[in-house]
Amino acid sequence: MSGKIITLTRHIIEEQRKYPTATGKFTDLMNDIAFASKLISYHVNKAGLMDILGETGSVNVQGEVVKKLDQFANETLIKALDHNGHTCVMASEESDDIIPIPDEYPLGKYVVVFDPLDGSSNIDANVSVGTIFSVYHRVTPEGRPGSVKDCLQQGLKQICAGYVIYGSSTMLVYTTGNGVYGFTLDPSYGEFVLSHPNIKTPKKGKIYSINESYFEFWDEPVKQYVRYIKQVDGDTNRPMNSRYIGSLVSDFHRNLLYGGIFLYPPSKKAPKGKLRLLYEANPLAFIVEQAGGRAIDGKQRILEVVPKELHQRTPLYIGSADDVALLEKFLSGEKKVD
Ligand code: AFP
Repeated sequence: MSGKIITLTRHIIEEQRKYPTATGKFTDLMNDIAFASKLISYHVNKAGLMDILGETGSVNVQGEVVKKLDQFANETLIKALDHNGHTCVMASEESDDIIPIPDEYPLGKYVVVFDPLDGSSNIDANVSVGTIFSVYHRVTPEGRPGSVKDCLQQGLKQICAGYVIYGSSTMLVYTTGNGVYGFTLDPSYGEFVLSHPNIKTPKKGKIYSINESYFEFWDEPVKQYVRYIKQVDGDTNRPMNSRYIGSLVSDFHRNLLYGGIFLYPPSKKAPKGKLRLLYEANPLAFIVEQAGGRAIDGKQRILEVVPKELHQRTPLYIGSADDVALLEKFLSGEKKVD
């Protein structure tokens, strides 16, 4: 074999060796997430060929129509994570309440929260979708089932966050607080292989991503910012480029690699924004900060927000550090369009 191929498993094991007291349970957990995402990837890829597309008709806790693949992804993650003794409780964007570990299986010290298939309203159009996850240490005593308290932790407490993007290839990107690493699934032998070591996002980007159809519903500072970045000015590299897929993992992943800012502000239609703190904002905030970027809700750092409920929504501004800093000036009123 020429060159050094680093699989996800090898990477996690090598990371774990840095902690002599590690039990290997975290490695098991990550392997289970990787396994689930390979199954989801397989089904997403063949979705166009099967009668698996379309809505099931039931409505999830967010009031959205649930797609079949959402349910498949949700069940796959739950089944992959519930029996290996590493996890004490889970929470999912697709489940109303916390997901307990079945009585017959051992309990562990980790808590996993996830959005099993984000962007799924795009699936029928073959647009990339993704799984987003966070891992925490439990805060309730060991040996008993985990509770909602374990799930409602500040993003700062995440010990791992990641996403899997089911796109032109399937990629798993994750951080444990020691940089961001991206692995591409090699379909020929079914392994995630390190393809993007130590990802850093540019300090300043060229791309802005926002659903501009809500323009009239935004607060004035957000309108001002968007007007500003569209003005023509060679010195400040404006106008910025607009790119919006409507599939958060895809929009985030592109901006992470190329640089830029993703915005989902509050609006008159959605006063708290649309995205969920636990399943979307926190994991991506941990990743972007590890890559040198920033994530705020307009008032504070996303990772410092204390969650009050499982399905809490939050405004989200996330991306290159300089772009988020400029936005902050508009939000505080310090800067306005000329
Ligand atoms: P779906 O999972 O219903 O497709 O929602 C996707 C999403 O939560 C996120 O991935 C997008 O960034 C965002 O919604 C798009 O929302 P808008 O359609 O309001 O722009």
